[in-house]
Amino acid sequence: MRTQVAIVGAGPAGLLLSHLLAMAGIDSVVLETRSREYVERRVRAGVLEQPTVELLRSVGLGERMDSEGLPHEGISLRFDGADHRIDFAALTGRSITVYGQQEVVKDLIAARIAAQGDLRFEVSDVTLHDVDGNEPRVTFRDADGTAQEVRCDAIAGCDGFHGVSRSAVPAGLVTAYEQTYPFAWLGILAETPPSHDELIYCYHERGFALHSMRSPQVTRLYLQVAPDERIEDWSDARIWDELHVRLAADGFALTEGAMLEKGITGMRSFVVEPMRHGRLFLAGDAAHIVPPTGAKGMNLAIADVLQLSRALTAWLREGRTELIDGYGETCLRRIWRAQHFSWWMTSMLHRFPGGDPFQHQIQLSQLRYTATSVPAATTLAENYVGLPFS
Ligand code: RFL
Ligand code: PHB
Repeated sequence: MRTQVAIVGAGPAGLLLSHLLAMAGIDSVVLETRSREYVERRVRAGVLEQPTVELLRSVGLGERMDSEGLPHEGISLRFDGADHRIDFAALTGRSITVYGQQEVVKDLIAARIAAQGDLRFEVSDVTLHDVDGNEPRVTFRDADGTAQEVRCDAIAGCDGFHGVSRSAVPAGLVTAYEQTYPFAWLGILAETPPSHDELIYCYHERGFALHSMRSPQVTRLYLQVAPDERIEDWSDARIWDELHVRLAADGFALTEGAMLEKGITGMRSFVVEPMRHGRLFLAGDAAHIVPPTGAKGMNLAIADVLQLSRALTAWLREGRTELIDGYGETCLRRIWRAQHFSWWMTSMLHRFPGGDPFQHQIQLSQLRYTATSVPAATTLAENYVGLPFS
């Protein structure tokens, strides 16, 4: 097989890249180890920044997002048992949209299939070859086990944090920056209307909690837990009890419902440089991870592939190489901004093991300042709604 760009991974990054390249007349093949049903059902991110929303709309992917997504003009910081609203619209004139990552993925798959795009699900043994030569290749097995090879001009490594692409960059050339946090998030999806019409980021002495949602009928909630906590030890009743305690505030009543899903996710900050090696380009979680507190992961993946589609288009259609040469540098400016923001939100809102009273007072002071100072609130708001794409 021959294509222009072989894309490894059908998450938001790989699928959107394939869509953007097709719009520019560049063909690609997307290789995904999981089934279509699995990637369409995987519950992950829920918040789209304004630049992400505008991009999806401008490339023909806005229809369901605009009818089913929930526009939000602010969030609340909850601490000392009271809410402090950060008014994005007043502070920045911009807003966010709550629309599940799996909905973005469904829209992208539907658009690629309608355009007769080549998406291969349930492939195995994906291996990258000759990424530093002029004829890179990817070998894999199709869903039925047949050995296949795709020859291409470039490979996009969009296979997430646990994918194979990143390891195709020789270890001696890689710099990895990493920070792990001494806590994880236990997340649930519950069949019950949200208990508040916006997101609530709650700092509590027993740990962080987050109230979010997916639709007017489905609530998404998270609890900070120890990193080695096992989901089997958290019965539905124990989860609800803990959520009630942490989210307690005057005039707030948390409604319960059937748990549709629950899981625990570790938290880390991670960046790898360079994002390009020869004809391999890394994008999204394959190149960087942020803790979910800033709601930046999927948005960053989307920003990467917007830049990558521009760079590959300039190169493959016009022979211009300056954008592929500057790909990593351009993306990393946004990535490090999001890294700082996510680390800052995480540090401000979680309880650190050991319960250091000095640190607790510092966190409370930061929360009070962010809630009451217009410049401080604006800093949170402009990062949260998303800085403009370069
Ligand atoms: P993905 O979505 O992980 O997709 C990678 C795809 O590659 C496949 N794959 C392979 N395919 C072929 N060959 C191989 N060898 C392969 N190995 C893996 C995988 O099956 C998968 O389909 O990466 P991508 O596209 O870079 O997208 C990144 C986002 O998924 C991620 O950053 C976000 O989900 C992070 N995130 C959030 N981001 C936000 O922007 N806003 C949020 O509100 C938000 N909340 C979250 C989050 C992530 C969470 N978890 C579970 C990690 C909340 C949580 C709890
Ligand atoms: C979510 O709705 O899943 C969500 C919202 C905000 C975050 C992280 C996750 O910061």
